[in-house]
Amino acid sequence: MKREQEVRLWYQKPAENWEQALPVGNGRLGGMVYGRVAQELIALNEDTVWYGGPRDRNNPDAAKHLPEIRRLLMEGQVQEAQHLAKMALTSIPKYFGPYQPLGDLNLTFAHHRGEVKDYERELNLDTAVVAVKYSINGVKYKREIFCSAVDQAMVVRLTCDRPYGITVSANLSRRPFDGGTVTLDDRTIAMNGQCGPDGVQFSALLSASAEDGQIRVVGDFISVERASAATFVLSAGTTFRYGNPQEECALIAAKALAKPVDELIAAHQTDHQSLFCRMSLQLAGPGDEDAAVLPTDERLKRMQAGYEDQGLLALYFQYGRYLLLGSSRPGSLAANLQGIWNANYTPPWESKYTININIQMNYWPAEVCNLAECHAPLFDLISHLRESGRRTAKQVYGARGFVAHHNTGLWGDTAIDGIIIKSSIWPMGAAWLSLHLWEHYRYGGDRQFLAEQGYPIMKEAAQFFLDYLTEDEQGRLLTGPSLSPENEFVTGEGETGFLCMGPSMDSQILHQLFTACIEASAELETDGDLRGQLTAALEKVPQPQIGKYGQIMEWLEDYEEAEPGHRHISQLFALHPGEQITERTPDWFQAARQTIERRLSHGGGHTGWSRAWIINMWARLQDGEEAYQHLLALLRKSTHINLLDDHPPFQIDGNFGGTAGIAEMLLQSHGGAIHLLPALPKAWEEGEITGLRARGGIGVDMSWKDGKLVSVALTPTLSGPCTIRTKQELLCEDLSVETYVERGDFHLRFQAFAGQSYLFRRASE
Ligand code: FUC
Repeated sequence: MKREQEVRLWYQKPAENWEQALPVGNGRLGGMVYGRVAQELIALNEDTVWYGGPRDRNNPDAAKHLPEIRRLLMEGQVQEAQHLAKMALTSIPKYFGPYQPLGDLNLTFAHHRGEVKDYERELNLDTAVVAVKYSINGVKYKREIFCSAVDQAMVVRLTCDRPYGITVSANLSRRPFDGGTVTLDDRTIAMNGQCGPDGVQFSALLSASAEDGQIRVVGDFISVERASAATFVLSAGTTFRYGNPQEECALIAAKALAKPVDELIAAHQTDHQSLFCRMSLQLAGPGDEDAAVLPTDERLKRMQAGYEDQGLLALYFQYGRYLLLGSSRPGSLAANLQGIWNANYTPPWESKYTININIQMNYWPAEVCNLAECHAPLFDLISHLRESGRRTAKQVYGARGFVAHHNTGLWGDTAIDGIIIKSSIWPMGAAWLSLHLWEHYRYGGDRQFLAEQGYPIMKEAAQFFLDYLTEDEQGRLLTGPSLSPENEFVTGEGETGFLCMGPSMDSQILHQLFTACIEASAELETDGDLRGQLTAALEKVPQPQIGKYGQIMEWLEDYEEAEPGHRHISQLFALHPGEQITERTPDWFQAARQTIERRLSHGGGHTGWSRAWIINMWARLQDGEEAYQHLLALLRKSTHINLLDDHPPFQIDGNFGGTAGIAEMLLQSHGGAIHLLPALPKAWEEGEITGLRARGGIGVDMSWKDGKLVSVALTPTLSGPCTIRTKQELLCEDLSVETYVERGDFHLRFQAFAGQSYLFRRASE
C-alpha cells in the first residue's frame, strides 16, 4: 500500500455540514474547512475562547457537613447522604461557561457560474494542508488551507491557472453573537468581542496579499479583484494570552504576510513533518486492494456495510496523531472534549475538560505514538489546576495537597462541578491526571522533568489523600464521599444510589498514584518520610475484589449495577490504563475479562470513547480478535465521514482512544518487558510499523508476515537492561542475549546502550 493512502482523506463533494468538514489546527488556532465551491466556509476556533471569567465556586458549607455525609454513608444511609451532599458539596454556581467558536471566515468567489468539474477536496496528513480543487469554464482553481504553528496563523492560498482569474470577497462573522468588524487598513479587518462581561476579550484578524489585481476593503469585506493568486492570513487571540489581542494579531499577520507564501508553506510543512512523519503504519489483509483507491466516505460506507478495510484503519490511526498535533502543541491549551474544533456556542458538556476519563484518553497516544511534545499542554493544565485545587482541598475537605473533581475549564476550576451528582462528587481528577507526568517520565526518562515538574505535582496530589482518606472499622483506607463514574448501584434492599465510600476505581487510582510516588521519590532519592507514609497507606487501600458474577466489583459491596451495560467501565482502571491487573494476577485477569463481557452483553460500548477504551482493554487482555472487532465497531458505529468520532455531534476522545488502542494491540511495555504484537488479530496478516515508543526510552520498528514477527529494530535513547517478549524466537547478531520462556512466550534480555540500534530477526523455524 502506498503512503498516500495511509495519510490522505479525500472526497468528491463539498461538506454538507460541520461533521463532513476537514480540520486544520496548530494546537491553539483551528478551522473546519467545508470545501464549498463559490461560497467557502471555514469555521474558526481559538483555544482560549471560553465564556465567562474565573470564579471561586467551592461550596462554603462543604467542610461543615462533610463529617455528617461520611457518617451517613458509613451507616448505609445513602439517600440521606445524597440529599445533604447535593446541597452542601456541589459548586455555586453549578456550572462554568463553555468553550465557544471564534467565528466564521467566509469567502465568496465571483465568476463561479457554470458547471463545476473535477471537484476534489482532501486533507493530507503528511503536509497538514486541506486542498480544494475544481474547474469551471475551463479554468482550474485550487485552494490550500493550513494552520501554521511556526507563524501562528491560518493561511488560505488561492490560485488558478488563468492570469487575473481570482475575484473573491472575504469577511468574518459570528452568528448569533456578531459584533461586526473594524477596518485596520486597506487590506485588513478585525473582529473583536468579549465572551461575557467578565470573560476574555478576543480578536480575529484577517489580512490579504495578492499577485496582480487589487485589494481594498469595501464595507466589512476584504475584496481581492482580478488577481492571479491571493493569500489570506488569519490570526486570533484573546486576553487570556495577550494584553492587547488586536495589536498582537496585527503583528502576527503582518509578519506572516511579509514572507513569500512558499516560505510560509515550507516552514509549516517542515515543522509538521518533523513530528508527524516519525511514524508509519501499514496493515494488509484480504480485500484491501479495491478499497484503497476510493474516496474516504466511500471507504467508510463500505466498512459500515460489513467490509474490512485495513488501509482505512491505518489512516484512522494516523488521523489520531494528526488531530493531537492539531489540538495540543507546546504553548497551546490542552485538547478539550472536541480538541479545539467546536461549532456550537452551547456545545455538549460545554466542550470542556472532563477528567473522569475523556481528557486522559485524549493523551493515551501521546507517548507511545511518538508525540511526547504534544503531552506538554496537559502538564500545563495540571499545573494550573494545582492553584485552585489547593483551595478546594482546604475549603471543602480541610486537607493539604490539591484535588480536582470530574470537570475543569479555561480557568482551572476544581470545584465539585454540576448538579448531576452521579458524576460530580468524585475527588480523583487530579490524581489520575498526575499519572500522565509519571508516564512521560517512564517513556522518556527525563530526570530533570521528573524532579522539577512531575514529581512535585504527583506528590501534592498524593498528599491530599493522606489527609482526606477515612479509615473504616476493618482498617481500610477509603475515599468518600465519592462514586463510580457515572453508574448507580442497587442495594440488597432494592434501593438505588451512587454516593458511597471507597468505589473500586478510586482505590485503583490510589494504588497507581501511591506506587508511582514511591518509585519516583526513590528514583530521585528524596522524601524518605513521605515514602514511608505512602507505603503504609498503600497497604490499607482496598484491593480489587471479585463479585458474584465473577466480575471485578465496581463498589466495595457486591451491589448490582443500575446499568450493567454502562459506558464507563471504571472498575477496570486497574487493567487499563492502570497496571494492577495483569497476567501475574490471573484471578483478577480472568475477572476483568468477565467484567467486559458482562458490560458488553448488556449493551456496553455505545459511545465512541467507551468503545475505544474497550479496544485498549481487550488489547491488555491480549485478545487481538476482540480488540479488532471493537475497532471495526468504532468505525462502523461511531465515526463521521470526516473520520471524527460521532458522539452526537462530536467528541474527540474516541479518535485518540482508537489510535492508542491500535498501538496497544501492536506493542505493550508495562510489566517489565517490551511485548511485541501482544494482540495481533488474524486480519492483520501482514504489516509494518515504524516509530512506536516503548517505556524505557526505546524506539520500536517492526514488521510481520503471516501473523508472525519477521524483524524488529530497537533504538534506545537510554541505556539499561531491556527485555523483549515475543511469540517467535528472535536472533540478534553479535549481541549477548539471555533467552527464557515464560507464559509460552520467548523473553530476550540484554543490555541496551543509548544511541545504538539493535536489529532482531526471526530465527529460522
Ligand atoms: C461523561 C460521559 C459522556 C460524555 C461526557 C463528556 O458524562 O459519560 O458520555 O463523554 O462525559
